[in-house]
Amino acid sequence: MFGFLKRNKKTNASAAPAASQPEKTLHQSITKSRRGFTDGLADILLGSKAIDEDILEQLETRLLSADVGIEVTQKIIADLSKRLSRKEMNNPEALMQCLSSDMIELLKPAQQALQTDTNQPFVILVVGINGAGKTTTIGKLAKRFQNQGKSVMLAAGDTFRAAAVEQLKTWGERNEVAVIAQGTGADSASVIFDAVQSAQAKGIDIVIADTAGRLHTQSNLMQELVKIRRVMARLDESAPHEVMLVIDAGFGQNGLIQAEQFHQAMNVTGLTVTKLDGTAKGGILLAISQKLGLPIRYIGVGEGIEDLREFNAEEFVNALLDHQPD
Ligand SMILES: Nc1nc2c(ncn2[C@@H]2O[C@H](COP(=O)(O)OP(=O)(O)OP(=O)(O)O)[C@@H](O)[C@H]2O)c(=O)[nH]1
Ligand SMILES: [Mg+2]
Repeated sequence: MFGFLKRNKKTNASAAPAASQPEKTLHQSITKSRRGFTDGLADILLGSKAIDEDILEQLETRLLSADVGIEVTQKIIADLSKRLSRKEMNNPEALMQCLSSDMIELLKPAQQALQTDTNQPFVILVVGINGAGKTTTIGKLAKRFQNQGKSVMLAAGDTFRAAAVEQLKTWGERNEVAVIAQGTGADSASVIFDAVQSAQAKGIDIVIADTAGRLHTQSNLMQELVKIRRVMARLDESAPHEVMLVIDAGFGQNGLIQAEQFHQAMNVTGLTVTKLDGTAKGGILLAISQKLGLPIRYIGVGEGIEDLREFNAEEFVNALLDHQPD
């Protein structure tokens, strides 16, 4: 059942979750994206008797404005057109079923959970542009791994700003996670090297290395990342085992360009897409998965420590389309 198809248009505000609610569902967390999507769909579909090409055209506009991207939108619309001519969709519910299964199919390849048991320590290098949510994601990840019974060490590889080192240290103290840091202006590669070495000596399961935010266009800073990789390889040739690119969902299509550049320099192995709670551009996940073909490991859905979820294609599409499968 697609909730928005059953709603009375005038009263379709779904109950807002109480702020104090301990664990929000994904459905609640991505309300902005869902409303952006389904309010428009409701305008198109509610009251319409039959599904026709005109409705598909309007749907196309909705997909584009949700930042799904041209390529993916065209794929979806082409498929829906085909189904329409085969008379597989003769009511809004059937159209939504088809749309939903197309979206899930497109996103499924990106659903690959991060496996950290392959190496010890398993080294995660976190990269991305300024303010994307790297440090916050590291905090959330550390907590998640700890909850799974794994030992975690953090490397304060963002040595550009004193505040950045402090941010990580404070967080580490509060959560009893060791943080390896040097002073501001220290060599980032050397801090991360120290952390990996220390983790090897102590038998730590997972090292998560923070790095300073940088623009994909700043080639000297991109080279610094390449150096971090090279220096780390002296301790463990296979490290980093995950190069995690953090992208702010709110960047929309710009995030894609960043990602391509980071990927070129660093061979990114997985993505975390943050701030899906604060944007109506949730459709960007489809564009990302199609364009980059990289795993989306996690999605960030808030500033709190628990607000990180493993990416699941079906769960995400259901939340986006207000779909409660029977
Ligand atoms: N709403 C929301 N806010 C987030 C999320 N992830 C991070 N933030 C916020 O985004 C802001 C930037 O987060 P940081 O973790 O400091 O970003 P960063 O990439 O480390 O930034 P630099 O170190 O400056 O490059 C902070 O205010 C975070 O609380 C998320 O999933 N949802
Ligand atoms: Mg940071």
